[in-house]
Amino acid sequence: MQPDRVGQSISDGAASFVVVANRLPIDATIEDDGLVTWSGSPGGLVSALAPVLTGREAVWIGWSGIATDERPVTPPSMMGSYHLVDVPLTTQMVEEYYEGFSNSTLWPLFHDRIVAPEYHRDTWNAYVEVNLLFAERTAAVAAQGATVWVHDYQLLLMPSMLRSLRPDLRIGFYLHIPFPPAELFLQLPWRQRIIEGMLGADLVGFQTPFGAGNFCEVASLLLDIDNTFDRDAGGWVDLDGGRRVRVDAFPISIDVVSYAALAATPEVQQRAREIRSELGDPKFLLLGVDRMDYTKGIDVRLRAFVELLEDQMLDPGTVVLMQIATPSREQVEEYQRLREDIELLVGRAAGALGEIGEMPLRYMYSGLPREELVAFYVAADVMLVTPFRDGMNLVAKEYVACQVDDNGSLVLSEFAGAALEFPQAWLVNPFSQESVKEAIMTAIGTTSADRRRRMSAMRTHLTRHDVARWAKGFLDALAAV
Ligand code: GDG
Repeated sequence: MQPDRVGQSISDGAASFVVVANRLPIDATIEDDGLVTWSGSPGGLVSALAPVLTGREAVWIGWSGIATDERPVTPPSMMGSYHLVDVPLTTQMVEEYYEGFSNSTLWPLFHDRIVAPEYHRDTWNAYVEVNLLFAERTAAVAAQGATVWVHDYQLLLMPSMLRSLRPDLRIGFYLHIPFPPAELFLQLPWRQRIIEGMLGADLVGFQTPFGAGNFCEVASLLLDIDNTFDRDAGGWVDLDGGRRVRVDAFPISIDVVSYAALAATPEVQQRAREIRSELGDPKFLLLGVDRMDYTKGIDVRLRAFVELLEDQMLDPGTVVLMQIATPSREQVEEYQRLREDIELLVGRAAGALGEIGEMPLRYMYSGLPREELVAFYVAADVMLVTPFRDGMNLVAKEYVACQVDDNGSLVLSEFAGAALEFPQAWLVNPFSQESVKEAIMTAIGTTSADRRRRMSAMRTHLTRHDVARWAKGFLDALAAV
């Protein structure tokens, strides 16, 4: 869907349904002559929320992606039938609130400290300031009694800020990443403020019951109240003054029908055959698709594959691993270091493995159009999804949705939220090179009947649990609070 430049801006106090996320669902392209053009960004959240944003006075509030002092921009005010409201941020705010506190403190802490979180008062202050900007914009546009759905770790303080500005609103909060166990979360110098911030919502949702349970435990410790969390029934946090906050798990999903339909088109099927042929028609094509992020386990996965070749368990003449890494958070130092490490590993492997003309490990550092990505999913025999920790992992679900002939295998980390829904995948401990090696060999060696039985069971589950069900489940629970 394309944004609409001439659409009407929303008036203050007019929106009955508000989605708030760090980013607006649009991307800017800056042409050579400096002209800025906007296009819709086709993320999972956008397709999940499009149906619930349609047919009412709905608005999406977020940052445009361009710092105001870098270039003055006026993002479009509409997208299809819903309005867009920009929260302007300066370069310094982006550095401190987004790259700093969100991505160098919260992201690593919430992903089990895979790298050490940084604690800086300056970035914390910027995080508070920007959360307040988002709360003020939302308070201005929301109608009396409106429903507001706040998303993700960049906006943990916003629910309570919004509640103090607008106690009449119904506020839901959803965390897309894991919520860590108490012993990790309690390391955060600003732990009390963060928990109180989230508890400004009427409903706090997580990807898994583990995240919801961890949150309830932390809340009970910090607020000195009973922990009533139950894995099946969810929990309630009872606050002073009688207000109750509902806490539960709502595993996110994808638009299954649209992925399956795209995978089945003759163009994508043809492109999948071409991809295999361009890669030398291997007997087995293995695939990895990740944002370039240290949580995704790319390094252990590549090392496992290289070792299988070195041990002569795999034949470099008949097997190829294609690793697609999408550029991400390139301004953050840890991400630059990770990219260097991965590229060193790939370079060394290229020099050491295979005969002339054989290239068993292929690597691409770029984003692909959706059709091309789906063609890779269709082409691959084995999908390797081995994050050290992941809230859900939509790549695993997309791969399953695209196996319309049930003829593919999924190797999946035990520590991705998706593992709870896909017990038929080849589950691995992503920290163990041996475990990843074993799973690759088993996935390759299994019978066709076993492979199809597993994939069919995963596809049946996924078809019943798509993204529309996720959004409805959350919004129904919010309406019922
Ligand atoms: C966070 C949580 C949770 C990737 N490369 C390309 C491309 N992608 C798309 C995939 C998928 C999305 O990006 C990545 O989603 P993931 O779920 O795998 O991971 P995060 O980005 O870390 O997402 C995660 C998610 O939020 C949702 O709640 O599942 O746990 O960390 O949709 O397809 N898309 C295109 N080209 C690429 O090259 N078109």
